[in-house]
Amino acid sequence: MNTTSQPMPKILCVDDDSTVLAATARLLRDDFEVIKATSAEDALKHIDLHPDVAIVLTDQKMGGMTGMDLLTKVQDKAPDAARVIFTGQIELGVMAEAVNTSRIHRFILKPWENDYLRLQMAEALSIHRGLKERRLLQSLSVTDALTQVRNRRYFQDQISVESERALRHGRTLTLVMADIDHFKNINDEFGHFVGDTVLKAVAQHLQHQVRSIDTIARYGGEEFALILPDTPFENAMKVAERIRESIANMEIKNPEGPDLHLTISMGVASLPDHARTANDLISNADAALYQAKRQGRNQTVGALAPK
Ligand code: GH3
Ligand code: MG
Ligand code: MG
Repeated sequence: MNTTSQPMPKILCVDDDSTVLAATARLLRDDFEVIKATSAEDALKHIDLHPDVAIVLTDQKMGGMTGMDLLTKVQDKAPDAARVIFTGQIELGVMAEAVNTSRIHRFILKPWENDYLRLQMAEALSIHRGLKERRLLQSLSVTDALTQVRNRRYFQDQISVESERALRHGRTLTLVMADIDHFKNINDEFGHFVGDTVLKAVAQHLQHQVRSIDTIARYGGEEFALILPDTPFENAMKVAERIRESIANMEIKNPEGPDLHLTISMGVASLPDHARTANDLISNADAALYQAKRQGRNQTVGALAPK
């Protein structure tokens, strides 16, 4: 019996033989919240409802999708779940290979002893905890703590990767640099806490304005970078303008006074139009941003094509 306030970890058991499924569930129910599925297809639906599942324990041979195919999908849908499969002697070679490619973490030979299964599930649980912790650390290392968008370190890596990819495939990569206008006034007038709130609101707004393949990063204090892969310069100018307008129309809640309105300035540069390296792309977008500030702020300026 679980008497602590901690919720029990979830285990998803998948087997098309309902007798085996019931027996497995009975064996594990003291240590886990057991979710049962009678097919891989059924299991996938459960995973959508419980993406925090700790272990997926599946039979290999079922009518329809195999256990291995299921676990390959689990890798994407619930990357922290430990993946364990029941297998007969006959499939051992295939299973060993899947362990090497880490599509599965453990296999359990049929028939199994109850104690052995319990022990394997305790180990699978620690695999799950390790996966979860590793992913958390990895996401912390690329995330800006205040705004929750990507940090500068991630930006530097990503702009290099995307620049090389764009050059290799003959695609256009566009970089937009965006800087909040007169942000210092907000801090001066309402204090740093309100300033921070504004940064968070702007970052989240930017994140919702772009496609999932785009990257929003905090480049510096109140400056954000938007990496737009596969985006021709003229299209990116339109995207930037749309974002600039939407920010100008935003009302940001201010706990210290009336709602806040603000504007941003943007500089836009594309590779290969204006630059052939990531560093040149950054300096060209920066120069365009500087120009937008000089021309009066609240505007989008494109880089000039090299002569
Ligand atoms: P401009 O229109 O020329 O960009 O003017 P600005 O006031 O936005 O730019 P400036 O570079 O003069 O000032 C930026 C301010 O942003 C100063 C700095 O204290 C503030 N800032 C930087 N990081 C943070 C932060 O994390 N939180 C808060 N609240 N303020 C920050
Ligand atoms: Mg500014
Ligand atoms: Mg600035």
